[in-house]
Amino acid sequence: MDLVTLGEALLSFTPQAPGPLRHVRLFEKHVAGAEFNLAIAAARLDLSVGWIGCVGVDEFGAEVCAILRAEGVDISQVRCSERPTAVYFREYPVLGEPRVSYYRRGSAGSELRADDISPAYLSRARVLHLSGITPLLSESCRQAAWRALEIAREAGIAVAFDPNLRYKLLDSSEMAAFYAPFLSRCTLLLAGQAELQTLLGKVGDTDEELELRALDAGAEIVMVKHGARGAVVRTHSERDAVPAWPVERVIDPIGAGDGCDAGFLAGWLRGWDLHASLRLATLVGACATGVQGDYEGYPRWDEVQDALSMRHQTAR
Ligand code: KDG
Repeated sequence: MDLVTLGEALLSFTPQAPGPLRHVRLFEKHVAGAEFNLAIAAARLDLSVGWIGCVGVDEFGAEVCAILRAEGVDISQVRCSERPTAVYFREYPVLGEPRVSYYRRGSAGSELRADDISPAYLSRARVLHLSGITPLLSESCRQAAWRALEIAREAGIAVAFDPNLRYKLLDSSEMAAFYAPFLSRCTLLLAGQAELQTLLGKVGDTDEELELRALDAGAEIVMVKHGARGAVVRTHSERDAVPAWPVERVIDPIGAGDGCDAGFLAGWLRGWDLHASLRLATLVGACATGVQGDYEGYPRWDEVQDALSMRHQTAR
């Protein structure tokens, strides 16, 4: 197994019109969840992937499992729960930024616990991927994420951590302290620039200062996602930056960060150098933005190879 991840998959409902949710009549339904997205993106890149989580014995739980199965993600470690599969609604206010309303407290996904993590299963992986969302869902989820991290470290498995900060789930003033133990124990830190600022920053820090702080916090490799500005990878001896992969029209940016993580890990696991892995990261992230839904736009491995070689030829 190349990669194992764990977390909550939930249904996302996107309004078909802007304005207060109470007046919205039509929603588009998708399945979402940072680790669910990442698992699918990685499986499409021909990695062997396992997703660990709890789903409700309900229609939405069945939908989560059906999609993961169809995408070739191993769900042998998924547990069914009497609790409901979580949902969340996006909202596009006429004034102000888009926002989300979660209906996930007491959900099936938040029932995940440390003994759902099988050391025998996890030890078969080359990378454990964790997001910062899971430890915030419940105390048992925090213990499950922590247990996975400990098993991985004892087994010498690389740990990739994406903070995926969710300000609805934890106040920003508490984030640095909450995530410090994860930052100090991960091998790869895959984070957005604003997230690094929240976790490690001081007013006026430059990008490079933030990257160095991230390395000092513990990771060996830091990938910083700068959205439309591209991405940077940093180790103690190397720094490389690549521009964003061009996209014709951004339809829905959610899922780009998870795609970026999967792309980077897919390159890195294949032994590609940091530059090539970063290019793959930006390509997969960009593909997510072109369609509605988090994961639907992620490319297959053959499409990636074509896109990379075409761009190589145009660049020459
Ligand atoms: O990274 C995308 C996820 O954030 C989204 O799919 C929903 O898991 C989600 C969350 O908690 O916001």
